[in-house]
Amino acid sequence: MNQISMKKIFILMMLLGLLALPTAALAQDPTAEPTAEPTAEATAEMMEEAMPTEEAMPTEEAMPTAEATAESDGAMMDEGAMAVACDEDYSVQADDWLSKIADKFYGDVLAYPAIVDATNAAAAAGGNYDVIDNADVIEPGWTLCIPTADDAQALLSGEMSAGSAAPAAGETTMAEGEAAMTEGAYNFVLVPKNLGNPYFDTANTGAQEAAAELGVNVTYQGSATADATEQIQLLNSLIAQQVNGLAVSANDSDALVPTGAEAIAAGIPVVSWDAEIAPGGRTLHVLQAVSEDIGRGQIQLISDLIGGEGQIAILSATSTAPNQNEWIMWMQDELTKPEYANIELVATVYGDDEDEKSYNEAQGLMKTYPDLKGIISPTTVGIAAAARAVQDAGKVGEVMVTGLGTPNQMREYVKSGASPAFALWNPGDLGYLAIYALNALASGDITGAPGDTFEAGKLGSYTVDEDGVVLLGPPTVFNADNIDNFDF
Ligand code: RAM
Repeated sequence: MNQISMKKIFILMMLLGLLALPTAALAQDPTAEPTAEPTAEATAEMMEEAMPTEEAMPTEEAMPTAEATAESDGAMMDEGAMAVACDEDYSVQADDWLSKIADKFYGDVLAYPAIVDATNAAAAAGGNYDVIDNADVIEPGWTLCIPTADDAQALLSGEMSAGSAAPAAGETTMAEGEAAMTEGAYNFVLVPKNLGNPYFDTANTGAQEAAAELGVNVTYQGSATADATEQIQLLNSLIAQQVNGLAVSANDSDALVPTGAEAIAAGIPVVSWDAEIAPGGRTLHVLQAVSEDIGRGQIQLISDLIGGEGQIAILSATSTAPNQNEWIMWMQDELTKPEYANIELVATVYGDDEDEKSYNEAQGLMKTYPDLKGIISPTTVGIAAAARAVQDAGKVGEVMVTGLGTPNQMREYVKSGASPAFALWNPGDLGYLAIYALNALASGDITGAPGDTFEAGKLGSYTVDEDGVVLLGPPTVFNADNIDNFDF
């Protein structure tokens, strides 16, 4: 999308009164990488899926607070009366992305193009600023120009120009890998649990591949943290924008039901994928692999790694994550089998799909349970953090880590022995399938009823099962023998 069309959207949104949006961050896609097709054998067995049925629990909606906090006297641009001034300079921190910074200064995640425009114009005017060629790629240490809230609004509405010398202001505000927006085509949104997780970035790569094949637009938008309330705020704003379809990895199965139901009532199909929205709040669910197989497979993996005996702990994502909770339930069930009588599950802790928190939780487990033999982390964020914590503690070989991880994040830990084996499906295929399913619904090819079938490009034909679920397929177990065959 170019600057003009992006601005058109913002002007339209202002007219619709939609700019006072909640504090959910608009997605960036910093690590879009091509996904590789699995070539090694999948070792998990397919089994019957049991779907959870819990009660809907509406979540309170937080209101946005738009406030400009910038007060320092940053550099002025020498660009004439119409050019914007930098009210404050901002140094990019690790884990920053532009919509997060826009939220910090303006209380509006969608205001980031104003920062892009102002920074590029300031750089072009000779100021000591970094040029933002791609709004998805900013580096720690870069200096950005932060206009006042009023100037940012004026930039977004087109009332003010950032300065004629701006070299590439806002020209590439879309996520890397997203296809150019096609006018008149469906506008779908892929919503991850949170941003900054390579697993979801890879899913987006697959979603963009599907979008290009189908001639639809898919934008990738999510909140900064894996939080149901933030996700609901984002979904409400997307419903108000009348997007043509939502593909959501849910932070809470039940809390998202009313919002999903509202979307469906407004004629917007809702596909949950990866982490389920409970029936009633979704049109259908795209399941990565049979949950029972995933859960039981995790216990089989840890048992093999620790020789069938000793203390183990689970390091999960958030306590409300529908997918992890389902898998943990099956892990606990598997542990009741006689062959695991000598394995003791001593704790389940939550790292919230945040690297640092997960690392700290893993450290805490090793401290609290000095005899701990294994950690199962059924989250790509948690497993990498746990393996690093084990390595840093000098406990490779003593504490074994397994779970669900991406090959690229886990390669070094497979090779070091901290995590000799773990599992996952291809997240790129999952995103690809979610968009094909959404397109089949939006175009009226299917309604999501059991027995409905649709084609999903390179993945072939899929059928909606009796629970309103479309199943991607079995996961792959990665180890030293096959890990180098994968690149995602
Ligand atoms: C994390 C997320 C995601 C889950 C994977 C395995 O990336 O929690 O929902 O499916 O791990």
